[in-house]
Amino acid sequence: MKIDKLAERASKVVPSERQLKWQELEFYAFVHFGMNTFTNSEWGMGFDPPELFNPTKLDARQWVSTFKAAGMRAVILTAKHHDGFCLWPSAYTDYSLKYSPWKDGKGDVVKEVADACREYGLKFGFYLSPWDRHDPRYGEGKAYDIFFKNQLAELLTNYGDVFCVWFDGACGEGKKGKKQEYNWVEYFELIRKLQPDAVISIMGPDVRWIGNEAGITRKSEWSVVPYYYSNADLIAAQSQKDAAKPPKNINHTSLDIGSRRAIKNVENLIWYPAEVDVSIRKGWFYRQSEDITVKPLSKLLDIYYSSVGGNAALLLNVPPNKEGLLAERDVDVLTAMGAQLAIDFNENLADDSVMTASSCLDEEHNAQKALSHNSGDYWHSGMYPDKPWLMIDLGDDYDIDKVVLGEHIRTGQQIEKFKLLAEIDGKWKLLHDGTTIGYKKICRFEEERMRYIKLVIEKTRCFATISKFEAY
Ligand code: FUL
Repeated sequence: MKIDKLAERASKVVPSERQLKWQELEFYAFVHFGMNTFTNSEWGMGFDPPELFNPTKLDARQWVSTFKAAGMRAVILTAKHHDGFCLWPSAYTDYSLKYSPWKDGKGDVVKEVADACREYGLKFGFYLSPWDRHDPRYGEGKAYDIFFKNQLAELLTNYGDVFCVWFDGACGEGKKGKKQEYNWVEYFELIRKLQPDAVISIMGPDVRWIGNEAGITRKSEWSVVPYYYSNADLIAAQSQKDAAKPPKNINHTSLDIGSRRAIKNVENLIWYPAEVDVSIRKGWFYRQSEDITVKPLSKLLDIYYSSVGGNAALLLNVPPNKEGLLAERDVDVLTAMGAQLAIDFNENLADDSVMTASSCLDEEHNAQKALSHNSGDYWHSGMYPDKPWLMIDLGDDYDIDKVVLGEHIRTGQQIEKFKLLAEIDGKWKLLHDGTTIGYKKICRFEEERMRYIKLVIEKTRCFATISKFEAY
């Protein structure tokens, strides 16, 4: 294999420990809840009276237990949306549930959700809108930064472990058309100091917005991309000072952001894995009139298979209603989704099978290691292999319609093109023609009866690894 300098550079980019932990969560809930829930809106102006906030039956345990039943492993709550109304009794504002009739102003939704997450074993994270349409300091520079950091610190210290701080990109005008220049460097520093394991998503350096809100994942989803896809402000101000200026039209929606062509002239590459954020309904906040827009099970499963099964995480928004409960339709479809996924992945037929390979780096990384359940184990092809392959013998014939593959991403993302074949009636039949694998790739195909399955890696950066090989 010809040694390609570009491929070599990309091959060496690896995730941080916090990104590795985050990646394992795979599927988790977004909860848009707040003043907008009570005014039937998506973006509040920031001046709806706190008296309107009164969820008479709020039950965070109902939310979290439903998410768990759906197969989700974490929750991200909108602690504050653009309107500035806080779902916790912040000491730094007069615009919060402290001034609402709910629980006589003594309630704390953030706490109830964080507690429920702990009880059900899900991770907890929050969304805090940097754009605040209520606070008069918005647009005033330093004064606003201090206020924003104080609120961040409250959320980062009073509610236990936080797995994610989610910042969105919306940045509008404040009073008299003033716009805040966010001090991302200081916000990020504070998060690193108070919750070093938390990923900072979207307007942050750890997790990348997929580029749409429709649940669509690219055919080839790369976790190694040009540095400028992560926060440009921070990059310019901080770590990568010498980096060339990012191109003018950085576009998260581009179909190709990680192939050799896409990274060709890019000096710096980063590990920046994708997250798909999509709502179960039309809007991000609950509206009864949108009950009929709840996505059917088939659509949710398609989104799950293309995102979680396409090297991205799935952040599915499920907004509670005015009572403070998830609506029946949402609960029903999420419960059905969890049940279906449990059936789909009921028994891994690749367990206790025999794996062989065209090559391996050494005995410690032999073919059999691709089947191991120890997280440190993986098959390694050896350097610069020529179309390496892995072949599994299931020991008997089984009906199979899914194969799950995963690279050992701790050593980077390498595979660029692969084919999955099965021996059927004495001939190798193509099951799936793929590009990237990354953390997880779920290959789905028409059910066939098979005993031998072969993974042929047609193109890879410098070597290939496989740490997950499952059949269902
Ligand atoms: C966007 C916001 O403006 C929407 O209201 C929503 O919160 C979405 C997840 O992010 O930027």
